[in-house]
Amino acid sequence: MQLPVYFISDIHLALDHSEQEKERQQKLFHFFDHIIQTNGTLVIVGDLFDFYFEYKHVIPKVYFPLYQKLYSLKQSGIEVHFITGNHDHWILDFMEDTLTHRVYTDDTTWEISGKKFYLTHGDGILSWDRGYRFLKSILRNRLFIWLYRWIHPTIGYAIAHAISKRGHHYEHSAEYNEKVLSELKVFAETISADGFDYVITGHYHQATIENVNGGKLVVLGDWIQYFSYGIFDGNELELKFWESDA
Ligand SMILES: [Mn+2]
Repeated sequence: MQLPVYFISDIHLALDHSEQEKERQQKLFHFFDHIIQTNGTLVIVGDLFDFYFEYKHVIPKVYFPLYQKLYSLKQSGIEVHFITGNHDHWILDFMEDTLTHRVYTDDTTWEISGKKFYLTHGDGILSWDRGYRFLKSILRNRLFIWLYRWIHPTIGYAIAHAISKRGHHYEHSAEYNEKVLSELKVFAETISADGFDYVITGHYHQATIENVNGGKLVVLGDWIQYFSYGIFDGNELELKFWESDA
């Protein structure tokens, strides 16, 4: 894997093209350009989209700028690894065959430069997520997806548009965030105990690196309020915040 390795998550690309959304995408694309310049690797740790549903022969056109950008990364020889999040369940072969190097629909483990990585989007790992874990099993159910695919795309996307309310619900109270973080540490501790140096997660819209059991828990933040990313240079992993927008 080409160094440096960049990790981002929770971009939640929206179905609308408001000015604000365009700016956010521009920022993302400048970040992608930076990756091309440094000749690294991009790892998307889930929730690239707020909603994405691909059909056997049809792809949603609203994401054309993204397709173009990912395709240019690919053509520049940049590997893009995409670990899907709870908003990205409904991708088909287009994403993997045409736009990325590889798609992972579950947690994955890697060794890079002698360090062991455990990667997960992170949804469903909290002790009180029981109801959500059940919902997840339905959302990823083949029959459900097959049925949804038979709804006309115009209606399918109208439903998605109505459900997806991006923004404010990612901002939680400090108390809630603390509680989540301590649960994540417990989760990361058991993984570090198996010799992992880094447990990398997204989903929680918090940006922090915590020491756990000789390893590190990296919570990646998001591309909504933090514009944060992890960068691994072969030796250390740092959490940074994208500022340059030139
Ligand atoms: Mn998520």
